[in-house]
Amino acid sequence: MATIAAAQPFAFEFDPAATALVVIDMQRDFLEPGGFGETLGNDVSLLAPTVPATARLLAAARAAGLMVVHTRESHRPDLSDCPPAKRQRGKCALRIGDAGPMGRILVRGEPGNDIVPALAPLAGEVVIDKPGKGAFYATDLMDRLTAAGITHLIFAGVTTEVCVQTTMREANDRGFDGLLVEECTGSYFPEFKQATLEMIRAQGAIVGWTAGLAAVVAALAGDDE
Ligand code: C5J
Repeated sequence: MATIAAAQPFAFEFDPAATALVVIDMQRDFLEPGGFGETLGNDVSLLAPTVPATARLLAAARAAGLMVVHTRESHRPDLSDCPPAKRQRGKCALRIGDAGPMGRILVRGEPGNDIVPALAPLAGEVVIDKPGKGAFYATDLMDRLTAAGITHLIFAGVTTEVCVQTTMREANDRGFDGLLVEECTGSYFPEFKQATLEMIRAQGAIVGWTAGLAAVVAALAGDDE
C-alpha cells in the first residue's frame, strides 16, 4: 500500500496495482489557441502550467506501473453523438464541427483534437473518446477499469470544474476512491478551480481527495510522506 499523508481532507491510501491515473482532456482543443476553449471566449494560456506538471505526474505513474488512461472530449465527424443543444450553446465564433485553424472543432481525428505532444499516450495506454463532459458517459471506461481490478483513481486534466469534476463525481458514484492532483488541473476561471478543489474534499471527502504534486510523486516512488 502507498499513502499520501498530506492529502486533504485526510490521508489517501492506495494500492498502486489497483490504481489508475486518469488524465482528462489535455488536448490542443483546450490548451492551444484556435481550438474549442478559445472559441468559447477563454484565455487558453491560463492552462499552460498544467502541462509540465502533468508530464511529471505521468512519468511518476508510469515508473510506478500504474494503469494510465487518457480521455479526449470529441465527436464523430458526422456529429451524430453531439446533441444539438451542445453545439448551439454559447456565443462562439466557431462551433463544434466548424473548420478552425487546427481542423474541425472538437472532432475526432482532427489535429486540434489530439492530446498535446508533451503528454502523448504511450503504446498500451488506454485512450477514451468521450462525447460528454464525464468520461463514464457513453464510453467503456467502467468496463476497462473493472477488468483491470481498479478501485482507486488519481486525476489530472482540464478543465477542473467541467470535465474533471464531472468525471470525479461519476467515479465517486460508481464506488471509486478518487484524488485530484492540484497542480495538474486548471481552469479558465482560477476561482472555479479553487472552489472545485474545496467542494471535492469538503464534508469528509464527499467527492474525493486533493493533494499537491510533490506528495503524490513521492508516494508513487514509495516515499510515503
Ligand atoms: C469543457 C472540458 N470545459 N474538458 N471541457 O468544455 O472541461
